[in-house]
Amino acid sequence: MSLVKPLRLLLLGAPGAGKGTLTSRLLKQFPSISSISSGDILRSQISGGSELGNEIQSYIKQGKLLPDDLMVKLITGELNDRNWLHKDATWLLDGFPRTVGQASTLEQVLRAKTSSLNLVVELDVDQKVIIDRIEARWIHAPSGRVYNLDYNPPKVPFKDDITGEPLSKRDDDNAEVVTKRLELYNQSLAPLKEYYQKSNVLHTVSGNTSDIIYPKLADLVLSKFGN
Ligand code: G5P
Ligand code: MG
Repeated sequence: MSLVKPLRLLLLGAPGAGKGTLTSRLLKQFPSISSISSGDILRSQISGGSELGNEIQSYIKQGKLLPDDLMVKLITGELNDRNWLHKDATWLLDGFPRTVGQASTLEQVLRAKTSSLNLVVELDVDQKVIIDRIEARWIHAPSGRVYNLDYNPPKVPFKDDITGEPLSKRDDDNAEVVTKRLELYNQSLAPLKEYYQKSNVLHTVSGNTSDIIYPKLADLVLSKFGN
């Protein structure tokens, strides 16, 4: 089955909830979807070594959110560069917006192009399982591919499956910073959910593994945007 209506989806979820993992699965099942991960965009700025990259790194290392105006500029710039600011575009955002300020500015930008987000899915995962998952996470930074030593290990230990390049740890994947990131997420979630509830696009899928959540997410997408 494929998608027949344009989908503009936001995946909302705590650090380690599986946004990146579920994005990869959706892209595999529905090749018409493309995605932007705010974290990946920020990490690619950091690896460029610019002054902006250094500033971004200091926020991420401390588990703090970057200022709304910088995030909006980066992500709407990316949407514009990819020619995704129109009503027929199909895409998925992972990790942005994550404050009401970001959400309302994105909405204004999209509305000006007669577009809008038309599905927001909260991934509801018990936060007790998250720290273990994140401590076992390794990434291929240039592509954003995500591995886990227990759950989805690379074919060759510590090497990317596609390029064979070495995997690395994220600067913010230690228990202390993850705890901070979770606190911030929990503070921003309620107002953001309230914001998207008003426009009737919010759904929640629950489950403690991505194998439980994925079929629910894919069914939701198909029921609303598939044939
Ligand atoms: P990010 O990069 O957006 P977070 O904190 O929102 O970071 P994160 O950590 O990337 O989210 P995820 O994508 O939800 O988590 O999870 P994932 O990578 O798919 O899965 C986590 C691990 O669990 C992986 O190893 C995966 O293989 C494994 N896994 C998945 N499913 C299962 C399962 O079922 N079982 C098991 N055992 N394992 C599983 O943002 C980073 C920072 O950038 C800034 C902030 O500083 C933020 O902290 N930032 C922003 N700041 C302001 N505004 C924004 N919009 C910002 N966006 C980013
Ligand atoms: Mg992620």
